[in-house]
Amino acid sequence: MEILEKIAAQLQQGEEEEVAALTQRAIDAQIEPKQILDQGLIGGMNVVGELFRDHEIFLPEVLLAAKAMHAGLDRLKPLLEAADVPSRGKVILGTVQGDLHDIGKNLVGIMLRGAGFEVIDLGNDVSPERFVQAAKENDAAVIGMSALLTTTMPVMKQVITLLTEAGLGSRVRTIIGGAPVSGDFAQQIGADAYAYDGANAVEQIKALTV
Ligand code: B1M
Repeated sequence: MEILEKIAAQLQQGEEEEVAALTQRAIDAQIEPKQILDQGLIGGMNVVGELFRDHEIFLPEVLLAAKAMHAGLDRLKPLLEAADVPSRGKVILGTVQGDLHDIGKNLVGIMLRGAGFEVIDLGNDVSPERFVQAAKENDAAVIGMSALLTTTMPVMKQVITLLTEAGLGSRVRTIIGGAPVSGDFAQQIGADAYAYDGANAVEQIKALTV
């Protein structure tokens, strides 16, 4: 669809206002929010990732693209988050220590809120201690961790170890996600689940909290 291609193209250019306006136009044209997200915003960001990997663009361009992504997400958020749904339980969410990538984590938060979960978002660069403390203080059912760097994946294991040491291992479930993470890795570090995207995170967390 032409407008979704335009969103992806403008996102690659880091055109924040254009992405917001085009996303709004797509919403007004009754295009499914999921389609706008997957084909427009995430589609554009995937290309940015490839260009960055191949050294065809550099950090400043990626930062601008990330800002444009957030501008588009802000428009989609009200459509993806449901109102007045009875709470399905509390989820502590964060990107692990050393890692500043938060777009995917934010998206997962939006999808979880949309499904009726109460999300306590700790932000990015979250230490294992803060994850466990927040779970304790809020009597949370689940800790959700995001990592986008291979170097920060081991922090996920530290959170699980600390949770077990705090005696919460059997009460608080853990789920991990992010581009370098996999189901095998989840198993290896003793996480209860792995999700590949926001919708899948909702499914997995529903299964963990029945
Ligand atoms: Co960075 N970066 N980055 N970056 N960046 C990657 C991750 C990289 C793969 C790029 C590349 O080389 N191709 C690479 C990592 C390589 C590696 O570790 N193997 C990389 C690098 C190297 C770096 C720096 C080290 C660069 C440098 O400084 N030299 C640096 C690290 C800074 C730090 O964190 N300490 C860095 C910085 C940045 C920016 C700040 C410029 C910016 C982030 C801005 C922000 O987030 N606010 C950025 C960006 C934007 C990217 C790419 C291009 C895009 C990430 C993104 O937002 N994708 C990324 C390339 C890529 O991933 N293809 C890259 C869109 C988002 C919707 O997808 O985050 O995967 P994603 O989330 C998905 C799923 O993974 C899943 O659901 C989401 C929705 O579908 N998911 C979960 C995520 N978390 C989940 C949690 C769950 C469940 C599912 O449960 C709890």
